[in-house]
Amino acid sequence: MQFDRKDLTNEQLLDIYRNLLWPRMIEEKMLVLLRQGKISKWFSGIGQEAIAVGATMALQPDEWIMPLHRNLGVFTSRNMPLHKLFKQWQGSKDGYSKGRERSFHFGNKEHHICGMISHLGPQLAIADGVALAHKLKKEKKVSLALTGEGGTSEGDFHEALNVAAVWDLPVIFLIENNGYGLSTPTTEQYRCISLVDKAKGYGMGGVQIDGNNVLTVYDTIKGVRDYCIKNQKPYLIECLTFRMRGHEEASGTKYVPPKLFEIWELKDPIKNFELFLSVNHIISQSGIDEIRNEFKENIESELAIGFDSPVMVPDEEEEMNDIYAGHPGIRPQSGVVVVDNSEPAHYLSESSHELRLIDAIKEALHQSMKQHSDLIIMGQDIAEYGGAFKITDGFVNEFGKERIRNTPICESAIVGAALGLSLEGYKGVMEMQFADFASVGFNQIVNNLAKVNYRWGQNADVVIRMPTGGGVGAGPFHSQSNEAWFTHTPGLKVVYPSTPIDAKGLLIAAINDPNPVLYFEHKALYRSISGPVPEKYYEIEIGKARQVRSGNEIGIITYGAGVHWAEDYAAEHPEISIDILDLRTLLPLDYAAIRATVERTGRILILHEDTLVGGIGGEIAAWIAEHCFPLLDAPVMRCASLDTPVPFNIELEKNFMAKARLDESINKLLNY
Ligand SMILES: Cc1ncc(C[n+]2csc(CCOP(=O)(O)OP(=O)(O)O)c2C)c(N)n1
Repeated sequence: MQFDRKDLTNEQLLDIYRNLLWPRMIEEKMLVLLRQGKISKWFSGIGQEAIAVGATMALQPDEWIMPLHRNLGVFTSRNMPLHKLFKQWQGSKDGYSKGRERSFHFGNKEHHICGMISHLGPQLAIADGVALAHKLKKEKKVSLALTGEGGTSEGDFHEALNVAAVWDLPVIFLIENNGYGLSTPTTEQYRCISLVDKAKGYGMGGVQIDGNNVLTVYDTIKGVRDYCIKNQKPYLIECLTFRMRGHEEASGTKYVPPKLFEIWELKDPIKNFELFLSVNHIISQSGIDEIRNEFKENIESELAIGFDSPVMVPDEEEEMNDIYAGHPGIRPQSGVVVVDNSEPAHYLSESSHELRLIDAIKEALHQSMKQHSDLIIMGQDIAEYGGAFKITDGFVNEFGKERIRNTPICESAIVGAALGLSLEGYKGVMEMQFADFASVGFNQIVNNLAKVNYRWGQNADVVIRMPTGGGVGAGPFHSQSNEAWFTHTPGLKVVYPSTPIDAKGLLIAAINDPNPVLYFEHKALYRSISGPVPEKYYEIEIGKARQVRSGNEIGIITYGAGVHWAEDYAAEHPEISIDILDLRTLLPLDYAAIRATVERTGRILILHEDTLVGGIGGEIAAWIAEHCFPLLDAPVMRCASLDTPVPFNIELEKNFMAKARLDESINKLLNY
C-alpha cells in the first residue's frame, strides 16, 4: 500500500495512527466480551476503520457527521470516552441514550454526531438540512453522511443526493463499499460499474478511492471539504473496502469466498499504516508496543468504570416526559393533560378581521416568518407559484428564495432536511402538497422526527402542514384522512383545527413548539369556512379542546369537518340538546375536556371523517369506557367514514362520508 504523507508532520501521522488503532483495539476487546456474553449485538468495523477515522479527522470537531452501525471510529475520533460508550452498549442509564437505544443508534449534540435509525438511508437527508443551515448562516462548514453500498439502493440515497445537488448544499456523501450488504454481494445490489458513477447523474462531482488507506481518505476528504465549502456543492466519495467479519457477530460469513479474506487481510488499514510508519522511522517497534500497552490499560480502566453502572430502575414519569422536548408529556392513565403553557388566552379581545380558514393559515405563516428569522418553509411549488392552494402566494417576494424553498418531489428527503435544520437551531415548516403524500415521507416522520428527542435528546423543531380530507371529488389519493397514522406514534403532536381563529393560533403554537407537529388543514374548509380572527400574533394552546356548544342529551366529540357537520345538525334539530366538543388537538388528547363532555351528557358520539377501524375514535371510546364508565347512560358510539378508500364519484364519496350516517347514529344513541 502506497502512502503519500504530503505535508503531514510526524506528530500528525502519529496522531492518525493512534486514532486508527484505538477503535481496533476496543473492538477486539468487545469481541472477547461478546463471546463471554457480557455485551449483546456487535457490528464489526474491523478492516474499515480508515474511513471513519480519516473522515472524522478531516473535518472540524463542530461539523456534523451522520455515521452508521460500523463507524466506531467516528465516535472514538470525536473523543467520546470509552466508559460512556461502553455504558451505551450495555444499555445503561448513564450511557448516551439513557438505555433507550442499542449499539451505535445514538447521537450526541456536544460531539456533533447525529444518531442513525436502523433504516440506514434516512441519515443522508439530515446532512442536507445541516448543510442548508451552514449555507444560510454563510458558515464555512460541511456535513458528512456515511452509507454502505447496500444503503445506496434505498430511495433515501437518491432523494438526499438529488436535493443536495439541486440546492447546492455543502454535503459530503461517503459510501463505504465493503462488498456485502448482510449476505448480498454488490452484483445483486447494483448494476453500474462503480457507485461513484451515480454522482454524474445527480450533477455532482465524485471520486472513488482506496478506503483502506487512511492518508488517502484523510487527504481526499480534506480536499473535498474545501471544494464543498468554496463551491457550495455536494460531493460523492466511494471508498473501496471490505467487511472482514460477519454482518453482525452471530450471522457468520459462510457466503463470502475465503479467498477474499486473504486478499483483504493484506490490505489491512492498520497493519499497512504501521508498516509505513516503521519503514520511514516515524515510529519504532518499542513505540508501537508502548502505544498498544497504553491502550490496553486504558481499555481495562475505562471498562471498570463502564461496568459500574447503577441497576436500571424504570421511572415512568421520566420516560413520558422525554417524549417531548421542553414540554411535559401526557398521562392517559390519569386523564390529565399537563402542558406548561401558562399564558392566558389573550386572543379573544382587540381588533380582529373576518378571514377564511385558508387566509388564517396564511396569516399565521406570514406572522411566524416575521417573528422567527430562523424559520424556513419548504414544499413543492410553494415559492413563485405560491403552493398548490396558494397559501404562500407572495411570500417569496417578501422573504426570499432562501427561506421560501421550492423542493424537488422528494418528501422523505425534505422531512429529513427539516430535522437537519433543527440540529443547527432552525425551525422548519414543510408543506405536504397533499396529506396523502406523507406516505412517502412516513419513515422520516414516525421514526426520525418522532423518536429523536426520546432517543438522544435532540428535538425536531418541525411542522408538517397536511392539506387533508375529502368532499371535493378528488379520489383516493387526494382526499385521505390519515391523521390516525400519526396519532399512534409517540413523540409527534397532531393538530387539526376546524375554525379560522383556531387555525391561526394553533399553527403559530405549532411553529413555536420545539417538537414535531403534524398540522392538518381540511381542504374543503379552506374557502367554505370564515370567521373572526384577531389580527395580532397569538397562540392557541396545543392539547386543549374547545366546547363548541353546550347541551345535555348527547355529546358529540369531533374535529375538523365533523365540527361543522355536528353544528349544522344541531342547528337543524333544535329539539335535541346537543353538546359539541372540538378536539382541535388529537395528540396529546385533552382528556379533561372529554371527561367533562361525558359528565354533561352521559351519551357520547365520536364523529370523524376518517374511516372507522383504527381511527382515533376507537381510542377515545376505549378511554371513556375505561375511565368514565359510571357517567355513561349508553355505550359510546362512533360515526365514521366507510372502511374503503375515498371514492372519486361524488355520489360514492357522499355515501362514503361519515356525514351520511350522522342522523342514523344520533338516533341510535338517543334511543338506546
Ligand atoms: C430499510 C432497511 N432494510 C433492511 C435493513 C436490515 N439491514 C441492516 S444492515 C443491512 C445491510 C446494509 O448493508 P450496507 O448498506 O452495505 O452496509 P454494511 O452493513 O455493509 O456496512 C441490512 C439489510 C435495515 N436496517 N433497514
